[in-house]
Amino acid sequence: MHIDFNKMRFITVAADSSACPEPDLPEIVLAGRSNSGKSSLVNALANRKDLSRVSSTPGKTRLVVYYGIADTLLLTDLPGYGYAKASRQEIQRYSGLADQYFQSGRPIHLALVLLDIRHEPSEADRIMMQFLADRKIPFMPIFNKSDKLSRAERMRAMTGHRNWLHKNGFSVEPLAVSTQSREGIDALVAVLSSFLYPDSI
Ligand SMILES: Nc1nc2c(ncn2[C@@H]2O[C@H](COP(=O)(O)OP(=O)(O)OP(=O)(O)O)[C@@H](O)[C@H]2O)c(=O)[nH]1
Ligand SMILES: [Mg+2]
Repeated sequence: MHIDFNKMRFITVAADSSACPEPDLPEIVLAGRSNSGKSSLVNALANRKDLSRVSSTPGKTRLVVYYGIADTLLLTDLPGYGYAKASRQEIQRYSGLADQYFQSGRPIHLALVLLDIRHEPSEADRIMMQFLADRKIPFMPIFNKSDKLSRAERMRAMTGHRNWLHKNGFSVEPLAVSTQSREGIDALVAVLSSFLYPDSI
């Protein structure tokens, strides 16, 4: 089944997992550092400019924001973790929230870890991915902002990211996207569709 993200709507916000909607639909969670483009990805998937609040000020999304496609899917936008040099305290605070969220017993089908294609994943990113791997939550690293690189630079960067993932023991295939130019967005929708609905054509 092809997921029709054009039908995605805002559902609600929650300050913690106790206020979250019933987990009775497949859920995809967006995680990643602040400013990586999680909220922009919500808009790109939905093909809209204004569904999600995007800002040049890091730390825009402070609550857990839910979007959904009726009877099909929940898409959850988590607050981003530390901008630039995250303090240890900040990382711990985020991992507290992530911990709470990911361990709340919700059946999370998939986490998309948003990263900046121009940079090697940070220590906080590595901790996030290790956290997911330890809990056997499937995740896909999504390297965003590919429009910032030339074609050659992009290929070089993705080779570096594949090596980094391999070196850190993560056997997952990274995807390059740009929420701005929409490069890779259709491919991501196809990957998400076949991940969630592997048996349908
Ligand atoms: N050039 C470029 N800029 C992007 C892209 N995606 C997002 N941005 C910019 O990056 C900044 C942060 O985007 P957001 O979507 O708010 O990031 P976020 O991950 O939701 O950030 P928090 O809510 O703070 O966690 C904004 O200025 C976006 O316009 C992209 O693909 N290309
Ligand atoms: Mg956001």
